[in-house]
Amino acid sequence: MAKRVPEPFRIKMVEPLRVTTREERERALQEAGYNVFLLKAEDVYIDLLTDSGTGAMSDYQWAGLMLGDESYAGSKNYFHLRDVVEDLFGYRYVVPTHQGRGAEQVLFPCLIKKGQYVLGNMHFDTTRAHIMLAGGKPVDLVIEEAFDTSTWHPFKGNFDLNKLENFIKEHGTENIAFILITVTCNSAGGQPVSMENIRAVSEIGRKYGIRVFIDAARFAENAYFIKQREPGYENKPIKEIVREMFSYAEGFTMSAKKDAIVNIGGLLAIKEDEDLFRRVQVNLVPMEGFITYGGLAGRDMEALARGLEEGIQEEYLHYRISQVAYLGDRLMEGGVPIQYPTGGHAVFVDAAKLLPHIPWDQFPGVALSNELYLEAGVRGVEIGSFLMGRDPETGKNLRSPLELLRLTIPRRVYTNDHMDVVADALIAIKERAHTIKGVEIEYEPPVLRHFLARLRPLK
Ligand code: PLI
Repeated sequence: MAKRVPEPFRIKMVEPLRVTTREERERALQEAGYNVFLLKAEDVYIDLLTDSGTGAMSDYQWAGLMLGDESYAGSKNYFHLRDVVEDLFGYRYVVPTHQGRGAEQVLFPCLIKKGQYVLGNMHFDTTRAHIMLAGGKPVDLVIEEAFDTSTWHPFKGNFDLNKLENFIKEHGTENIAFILITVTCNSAGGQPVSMENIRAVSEIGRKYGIRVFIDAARFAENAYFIKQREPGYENKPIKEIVREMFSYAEGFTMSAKKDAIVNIGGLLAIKEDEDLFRRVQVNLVPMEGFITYGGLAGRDMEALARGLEEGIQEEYLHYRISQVAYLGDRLMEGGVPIQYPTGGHAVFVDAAKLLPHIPWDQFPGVALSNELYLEAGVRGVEIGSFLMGRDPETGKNLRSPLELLRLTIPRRVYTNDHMDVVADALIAIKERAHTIKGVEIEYEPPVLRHFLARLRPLK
């Protein structure tokens, strides 16, 4: 039976939610062009669109906001943030950015020469876009087990080391810009990467003289999984595990809106390459802001420094990962197919399995996401062929290996009772799954179409 782990906090402030009628939701979804990104948040009851920037800050973080030093240069909050990052990750050079993609846009042009590949386990969509904007070609080399949703594997976010080494040999080191390890691997279902795999990727990088970086958005959740699942780490403090993970890379980009539990913020940190740090700083000033604020207010940097410390607390991580697992277990008990085991930040429902009658290019994940909204006012998001977009050369829809509905759980925001609402709704939908129809595209922009496209349900 699904196990509830109680919240290691109590609630001091509440934000009312609006419960809508089915008719209201039908109207809202139609107005949104059957794309949940275009809904008004007010029309959503339980919002599982993303865990990015949607977490609830603690009283300690809110108190930190009052200590914001809003000096343009040399804010004391920057130095606090820098010290926390140095202590936690062991990296010397710290650059604040407005969010994760801010870090990507200042770092990637320093690393990529036009036409070079960037090898990842699975790149996140905006990361992929920034690699391409910098002239690079993103390549995903995750293990095959990631695509088999029903089979348990402790580290489905791992690199396939053979694929990695073969790719390097085939294409030549001069054509590889760098390796990027995304922890946890969001696109594969929030699946962790093992320490052994991180170490091995780093060794391959060293062998071929290729730099290794980490996309650190969910670093703490990854460390927790290592502690739970990897022999030899069961008695190590999370902080020590984090230190070791990052010892194998040269630097990281981080969306702090996830594991650092802030509503806005990002980071770029470099272990010891001073020359790279200087080049990044040169990009930072025109794109994000001066080197000691990089697009953030002093108060935001203070909340971020405090959030980094809270995000690695083991009691919190145990509750956090368990809440995601609770929703996953309830769905599995109800016969809803999911990516198994559940990841750190989300439950990924296998929409292709639940709606086998909907072809991939009629976007089963989108159909399911719309149905869930109509059923219970719950907003999830498709991660599948709709998100993949089109081949820029042929204009044809790209087929994703998985058609998923991501139910992303914001941190410290919803209770397990909310998880029950979501599970009950999806279990009810499962009973009439065969009646659900696919969708077709009415309008789509040329890139990152899933954010802006308008759709219509097929008859
Ligand atoms: O949304 P940003 O710019 O703070 O971060 C971009 C980003 C980079 N890497 C990874 C692994 C992400 O998951 C990520 C953002 N993720 C979002 C917005 C999400 O909904 O998953």
